Amino acid sequence: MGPCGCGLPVAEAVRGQVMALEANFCRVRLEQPGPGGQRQLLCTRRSRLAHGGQQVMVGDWVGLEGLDWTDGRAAVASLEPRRSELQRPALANADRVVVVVALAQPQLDPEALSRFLLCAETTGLEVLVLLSKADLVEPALGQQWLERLAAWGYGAQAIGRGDPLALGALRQRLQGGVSVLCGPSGVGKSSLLNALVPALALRTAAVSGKLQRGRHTTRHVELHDLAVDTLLADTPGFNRPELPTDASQWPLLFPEIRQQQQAGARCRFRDCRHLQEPGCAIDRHWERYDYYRALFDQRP
Ligand SMILES: Nc1nc2c(ncn2[C@@H]2O[C@H](COP(=O)(O)OP(=O)(O)OP(=O)(O)O)[C@@H](O)[C@H]2O)c(=O)[nH]1
Ligand SMILES: [Mg+2]
Ligand SMILES: [Zn+2]
Repeated sequence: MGPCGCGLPVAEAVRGQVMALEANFCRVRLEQPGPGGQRQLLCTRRSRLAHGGQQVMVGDWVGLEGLDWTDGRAAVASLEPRRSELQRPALANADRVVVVVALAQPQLDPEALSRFLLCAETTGLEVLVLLSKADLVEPALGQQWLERLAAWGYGAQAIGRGDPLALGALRQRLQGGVSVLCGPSGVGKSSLLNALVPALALRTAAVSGKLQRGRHTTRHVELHDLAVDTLLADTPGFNRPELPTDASQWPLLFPEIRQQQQAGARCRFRDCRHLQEPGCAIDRHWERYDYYRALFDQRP
C-alpha cells in the first residue's frame, strides 16, 4: 500500500549511474534491471539549466523519466548531489584516483608525476600510484621508484605486461567502489583495463616518436564493471595537467606536509605556507620540498 493509503503502488523513481557520455546521449546503468532484464538505457540529457546549472558527468547518479523499455531509451530527469568531483579527467563520485605513469616509453618525469598527484589530491580521495610497463626496465629501477614514492607518502605498485601476480594485487586494491585511471597518454591505461577485463577489448595504440609519446587513443571517459560494486574508469591521457589555482590549498596537497601535521606539527600561523614564516613547525628535509617551494615562485 502506498504512503497515502490509497492502495496504489508508488511509482519508484528509476535510478542509474552514467557510464559514458555519447554526443547528446548518456549511457545509464540501472540500479535495478528493467522488466526484460535491461541493465543500460540510452538517455537524452536536458540542457544544463535543467539540472540546477550543472552538466551531467560520467559517474553521476541520475533519476530517469519517460522510460521506453522496448527501445531502451529514457530521459535524465534529475541529478543527485556528488560525493566527489574530478575536473580533468571529468568524473563524478569516484572513491579512488589511480595515477598511472610508465617506467619507460614514455620516460617517467618526476615533475609531470607530481602535477598529476597534485590534481588527484584536490579530490581529497585515496590516491594510488601505478608504475606501468615494468617489463621494459630492470627490476631495480622499479624498486627505486617504489621507495621514492613511499617517501613522498604514496602507496605505489609496479606492473608489467604478463604479470598475473601484479594483476591480482591490482584487482584487490581496486576492489569496491569507483576508481579512475589517470595519467599521460600512452602509459597503458586502456591496456590495464583490457588485462583486467579481456572482454572489453578497448582500443590501444603504440607510442611513437623519439619521446615515445602516446597518441591520445582513448577519447572519452568511460566507466567499466570490474566486479560486483567495483567500477574502473578509463580516461583520455593528457600530458600536462593544470595545477590547482588556489595557492592556499597547496600545502594540503602534499602528503609530506599533511603527515607532519597529523603527527602533531603546529605552525604559529594558521595560514603558514611553510616557506620561511616565523614559528613554522614543518621540517623541510624532504625530496619534493624544492618543487613545493618553486610552485609559489611560479605564481602569476
Ligand atoms: N611493454 C609494455 N607495453 C605496454 C604495457 N602496457 C601498455 N603497453 C603498450 O603501450 C602502448 C599504449 O598503451 P595504451 O593502453 O593505448 O595507453 P593509454 O594510457 O590508454 O593511452 P591513451 O588512451 O592515449 O591515454 C600500447 O602499444 C600498449 O601495447 C606494458 O605493461 N608493457
Ligand atoms: Mg587509452
Ligand atoms: Zn609552517
